[in-house]
Amino acid sequence: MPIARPAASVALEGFELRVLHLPLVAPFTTSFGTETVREVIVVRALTSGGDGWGEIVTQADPLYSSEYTQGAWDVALRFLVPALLDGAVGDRAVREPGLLAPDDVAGVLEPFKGHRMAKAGLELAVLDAALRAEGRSLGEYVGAVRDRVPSGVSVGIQRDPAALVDTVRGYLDEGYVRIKIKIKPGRDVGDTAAVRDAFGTIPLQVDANSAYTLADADTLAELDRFDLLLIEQPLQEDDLVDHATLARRLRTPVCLDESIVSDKAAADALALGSASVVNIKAGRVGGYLEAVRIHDRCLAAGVPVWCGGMLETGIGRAANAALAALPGFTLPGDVSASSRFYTRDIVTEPAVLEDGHVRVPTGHGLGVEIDPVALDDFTVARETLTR
Ligand code: OSB
Ligand code: MG
Repeated sequence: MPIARPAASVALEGFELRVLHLPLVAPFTTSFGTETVREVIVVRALTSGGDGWGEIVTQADPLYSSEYTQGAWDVALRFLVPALLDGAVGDRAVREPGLLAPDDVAGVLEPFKGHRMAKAGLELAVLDAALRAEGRSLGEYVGAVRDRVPSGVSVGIQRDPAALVDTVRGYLDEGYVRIKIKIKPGRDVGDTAAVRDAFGTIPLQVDANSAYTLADADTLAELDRFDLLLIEQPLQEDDLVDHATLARRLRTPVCLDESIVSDKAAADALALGSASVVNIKAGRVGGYLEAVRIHDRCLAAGVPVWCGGMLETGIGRAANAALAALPGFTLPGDVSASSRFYTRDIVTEPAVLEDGHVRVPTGHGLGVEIDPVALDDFTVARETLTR
C-alpha cells in the first residue's frame, strides 16, 4: 500500500553529520572482506520543531557497493545537504528555502547521480523529525501490520565449518528463527552441508555477495540438495540477465540484494526473471520511501520480500523493524537484536530478541531515543551545516 498520509514539512535549520566507529562483538566476514569496527555516519536533522535522526549505512571500503563512508561524507556535505538547505539545485528553485517535506527529499536530491545510501540517511533524518513533530510512529506512517517481526541472523564466514556450526548453534539457542550463512567459492557446499547436518530442517539460506560467475553454475546447483530458502546475490550487481539464466538452472530460489538499487531495478529484475525473492534495504535503494515502493511492487507481483541489514545502529535497526512489519515481508529478515553486533549501541533501548522476534517501535518517529554519551564516545568526526 502506498503511504496513506504524507508527513508535513519541517523547517530545516541545519544538519549535523558524524562519523562513528562502533566496535563489533566479533569480526564479520563476507566474500568481500572482514570488518571488526562498524564505521557509519549518523545524521541529525536540526529543525525548528526538534531533531530527527538518520543513518548512512555505507561501509569504510567500497566492497559491497560503490559507496563508502568517506565518499558519502564528501557528497553529503558538498552537495546533498546544501541542496536540502537551499531549496534549489543549480539555478533551479524548487521550493521555499528551509521548508521541506520528507516526500520531497528524494526529488531535491535526484539531480545528483547515485549515492543512494547518503540520500537515504538524510531522508530518514528529515522523516524522523517530521513524524516526531506530528506525534506519529514510522511504523504507522509506512503502514505496518505487525507489532513485532521475526528475526533472522546473518552469520559471517568462520574459520572452518566446525566453527560455523558452533556459531550457528549459539544463535539458534538465542532463538533466531532463520539462519543465513555467508558463502564464497571454496566455502559454499561444505559449509552449507555442515549446518544442515548439524541442525536438520531449520530455515536456512546463503548469501554470496556477488562472489560467483555463471561459470560456477554447477557448484551453485549442488546447493539445491539442501532445500535452502534462497541463495542471495550469487553474481555481480549489474548481472541481471546472468541472474535470470542462473535462476533457470537452479531449484534454489534466487534472491537479489546488491542488484536492487531502486524500484526501477526491481521492476527490471522481476520482468527478466532474475529473482523470485527480493531483499529490501532502505539504504541501498535511496531511502525508506523507495523501499516501500519496492515492497508494494513485489506484493502486487506475488514476490516475497524480506528486510536486509547493514549492521545498523539502533537508528536504522528501529526503522528496519518498522519496514519489515509491512504485509509483503513474508520471510524473516536480517533484523537482529542489537547485541548480535554491538555490546553498546547509541540508543537508550537497543532492539532485543523476544521469542525470536524484534518489536516494532511505537514511539514517535523512529521510536528510539539517542544516548548522547554513547553517541559522543563513538564519534570520530563531526560537521554541522546550517542555513
Ligand atoms: O549482503 O546482506 C548483506 C552486511 C553488510 C553488507 C552486506 C550484507 C550484510 C549482512 C548483515 O548480511 C545483515 C545485518 O545487518 O544483520
Ligand atoms: Mg546480502
